[in-house]
Parts: sequence; C-alpha cells; structure tokens
Amino acid sequence: MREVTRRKFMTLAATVGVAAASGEAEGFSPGPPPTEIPSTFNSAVEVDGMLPVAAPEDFVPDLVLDAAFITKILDGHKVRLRAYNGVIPGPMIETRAGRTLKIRVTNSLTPEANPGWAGDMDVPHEMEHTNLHLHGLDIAPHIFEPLGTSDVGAPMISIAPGQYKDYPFVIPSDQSPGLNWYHPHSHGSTAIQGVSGMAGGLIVKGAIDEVPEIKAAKDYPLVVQDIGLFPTDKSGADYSDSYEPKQNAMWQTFGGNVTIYNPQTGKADPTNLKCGFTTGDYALRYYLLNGEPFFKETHNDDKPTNPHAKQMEPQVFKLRSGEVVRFRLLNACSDLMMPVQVEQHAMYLLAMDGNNFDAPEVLEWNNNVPQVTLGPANRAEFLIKGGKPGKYRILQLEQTQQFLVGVQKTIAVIEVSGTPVNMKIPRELPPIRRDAPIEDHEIKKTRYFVFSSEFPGVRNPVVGIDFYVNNQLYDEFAVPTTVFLNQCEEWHIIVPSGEHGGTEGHPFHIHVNDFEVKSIAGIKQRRDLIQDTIWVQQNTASVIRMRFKEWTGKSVFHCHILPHEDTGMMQNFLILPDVPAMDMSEKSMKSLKLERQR
Ligand SMILES: [Cu+2]
Repeated sequence: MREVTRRKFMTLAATVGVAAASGEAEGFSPGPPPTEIPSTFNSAVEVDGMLPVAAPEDFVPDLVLDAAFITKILDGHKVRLRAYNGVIPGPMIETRAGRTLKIRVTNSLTPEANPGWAGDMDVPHEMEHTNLHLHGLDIAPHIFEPLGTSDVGAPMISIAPGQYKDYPFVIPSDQSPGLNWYHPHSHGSTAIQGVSGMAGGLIVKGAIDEVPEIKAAKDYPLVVQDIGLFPTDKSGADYSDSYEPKQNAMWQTFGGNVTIYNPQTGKADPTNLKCGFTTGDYALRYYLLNGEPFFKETHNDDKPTNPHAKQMEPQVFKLRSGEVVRFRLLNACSDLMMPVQVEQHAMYLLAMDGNNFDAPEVLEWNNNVPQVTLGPANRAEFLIKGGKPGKYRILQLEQTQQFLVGVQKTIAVIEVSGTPVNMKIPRELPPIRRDAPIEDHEIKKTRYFVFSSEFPGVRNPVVGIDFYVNNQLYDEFAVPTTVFLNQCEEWHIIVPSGEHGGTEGHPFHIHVNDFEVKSIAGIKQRRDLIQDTIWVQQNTASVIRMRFKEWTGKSVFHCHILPHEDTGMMQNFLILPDVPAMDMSEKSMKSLKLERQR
C-alpha cells in the first residue's frame, strides 16, 4: 500500500500565465513564452550534502503545474488529452544554476473509475495519478516519498486526483546551462500521461547564453512529442476519449485487437474494446513539434510493425543566408529514436542533454547520414548557418532499431531567403564546471546492466511481454544497487543479441547525476560528452562513468521507452553518504547475535 502525502487539495488561481504565441517564423507556433522563474523567489537554499526534505509549511510556489484533461482539435479530430496548465507542450520553464525552483504540482485529472487492478506494480495502473520528474538537472532524488529519502522501502510519490505536492528543487550552483525537461514519472501511468501531452522544456540559462555569437542568434526550442490515440468504444467511434484504456486491457499489435488476461485460464481473452495499453503501436498517433502535428501514423493490419505513415505540413523557420540560428531539439517522444540531420547544412553541435562542449562540434552534412542521434529523452542544441537560398528539411531519418519501423519524417523546414548577412559561429564555449573528467584510477566499481525482454511474457502475463533489467521486473521496494557519495563507477549498459533476449534498442536514463559517455558500441566518445540518457542498440553495449555528487537517497534508472519503463524495465538504486566501516567489535557481534535470536 502506498502511504503518501495526503494533503487537502487547494485550488490555485496563481497558475503561471500563458501568453499568446508570437513566432517570428512563418507557420511557426512556438507555444507559450518561457516562464522565467523570478529571481526574487530564488534565494538558494544552503546545501549541506543532505537536502532536501519535504517542503516547508510556508512553501510559496514560483510555478504551479496543473495536470488536467483538455479538449482540442487535432488534425480535425476532437481529442481529450492530458496537459500541464492547459498547453501542449507544457510551459517552457527558464531558470538558473544555484536557484531553488519551487514547483507545486496540482492534479486536476478526473479520478478514473477503473477497477480490476490486482496490485501488480508492473501492470499499467492508477492512470490519473501523477508526480513530477525534472529530467536532466542534477538535483536530489525526488521520485520517492519523502523527497530525498534514503529509506529503501520508501514508496513512490503518487499524487492522486484532487491532491497536490510541493517540490523545492535545489539546483546546484554548477548546474550546466542548457535544455532539460519535465514530465510525469508515476510508475504505471508514465506512458499514458506521456503520450497524452504531459511534457515540457526546462532551460537553464547561463554562461553559454552570453557568448556573443550565440547571444546574437535566434533561439528556437523544438519540442517533439507523440500523441497516442484509440477510438472510443461507443458506436460511431471517434477519438474523443483519447487514450484511456480500461484496466488490464492490452492492445495486441499483431492481432489488431484488445485482450484482457484471464488468470484462471492463463490466456488473454479477446474483447470488443477498442483501446488498450500498448507497448508502442497505436490506432492513431501524431508526432508534434511545439504542439503542432507534423506526422501521422495509423495501425497497419497487414504489416503490424510498419504503421501507415503520412507526412503532414511541417512548420517553416525562416533565416537569411549567413544567418546563424540556435535550435534546441528535445525528443520528448514516448518511444521514438531519432537520427537527425539538417539537409545540406553543417550542424554546429553545442550541447547534448543540456551539457555544452568546450567548442562547437562541426558535423558536416552527408546525404542520409545522421548528424546527431537522439534516443527518447535526449536533447541536442546546435547552430545552423543559413546556406544558399532554398528550402531544407530537418529530418528524422529512417531507422530500424526498434519494434516499429521508424520511417523518415520531416520535423520542420528551414527556408533560407532575404538579404544575406554574415553571422559567426563561436570558436569556443564556456567550459561546464560540474562534470570533471573521471580518471581510470577513480573508478571504484564496474557494473553490468542487461536490458532484455521476453515475449510472450512469463512473469508479466497481464501485459503479455516482460521487460527486464538484469532479468528482473521493477520492484518499487527493492534496491538492487547501492552506490556511495563522491565515488566514481563505470556502468556497462548491455542490450543482448536476439538469442539472449535482445529484441530492440533501449534508451538508458539515470536520475540525480549526469554521466560521461565513455563508449558507444565499442566506439570511444569525446571526453566532454556528458549525457543523462543514452541509446543502446541491440547487440551492443554503451559504457558510462558517473561520479555521485552531493545528493544521497533512493532513486531510479530505467529504459526511457515509456511503456517499457511502466511495465518493468526500471530499477531503484540508493546513494549512501559514505562507505560504512565494518564494525567487528565484541559489542556489535553481541547485538548481532541477539538480533538473530529474536
Ligand atoms: Cu526499452
């Protein structure tokens, strides 16, 4: 049972205002302007290695994120989606290192009357319960109750409809400036809420923004999300119910129907339902850029892993020849891996996952070769210098590393026209300070984590497919991995071959500390590549190195394909303050004996 903070719900009029969009580029709807957290509220809390605990009673939020259903027209369909503050994506948050970001999450989602959950945590459940994860910030553990807890048995934060929770996020003074994001992380409902629209960008402003060449460039966040839809069960089915599966209802990609597992017979019984939980395939799915659809997929009965695909009208960003613009691309999709290229333009890569390099990395354009690859949850920030007049596509190239074929998509178009200018690309960038290179001799432990799956599911029959980390499904109350503060570790994230349980690539993400990417599929990476998520292709390993910096507590790492995460591909880990001394004194041995006799 979950014993979580049960405070009385308070309706807040003071939600952050959302002003009208004012995009400079034609057809560009950038969504609401960034929500700058006022500095007056942000006297940083003194950090002493053991923070934070629960929000104080007199907590005054800088920002209220209200989760609620919205109804909107999407490509002619009336749909019901879940959103933060009524907008998709959620409001762009801007903040700075060293501040305390005081966020209140209110849950105004309608309570579901959806009985039948048997309490198995790896079956999607409590679909309207939520919580909040700030993804990419090196902040204290905030997934378990109370915030920052080191109690191995601590339950996950689960804000029920009608409740709220206050989060005093203390951002380290050396947090790298760049693009991060936020999304729900309540185990069992993360995927459903993610493909309903609940995600938003979070920009940490800082030194890189003061580099003259970057300061002069227009700054375009590109938030890519997917929206998964199923028709209603009523006659004259439409999509107005959005994605609200009945408890234990599973969409069968290969059967093209919805089943419910019968524990008596051990079989998945067919139903007449149209909507079920899915591990990737939807009746109808849209890919959005800053809230507007650019691509559409529908289920394909003949080739289930190859959805019918349709490119929609992409948004256009206008720039001049020689003009430099800054794009900040966030892959907030529930499960799409995105190899990206900008046609006939070099990409000047500034940062991955909100951590800038010491100098832009020049990635020349080559037809059909990705300039950067974003797993689900990754971010890439880059400059583009307008070339010859013309229209050029920002492409997600086709990839076949996943269960469903990821066909090529035009995310947006850049249109080069007008009077030429000659803007410059910076030669150097202000070095980030938080992630000092980890030397070989600092590695205290090497660990191996295998991300595999089993179909049909053996241990998760209700879902019908098992997603494992080291051959285990997620257990909220188990802590298989314990690490120590200020120590460094090397982790090998392995996705095995087909014979050994590998079926597709998985994006590994860990909370609390970013990591150094040592190698990908055996290929050594640049020294200053710091990420929080990494794509691991089938039959390869990615090697990362982490230093567990000031925060202690219970947290998680997981696959960032949200349906995989929700159904088991996650593990807890615990950061302890120091290595305990082995006490073999007579007294402690005696108490140990007494303990055993009880
Ligand atoms: Cu996965």
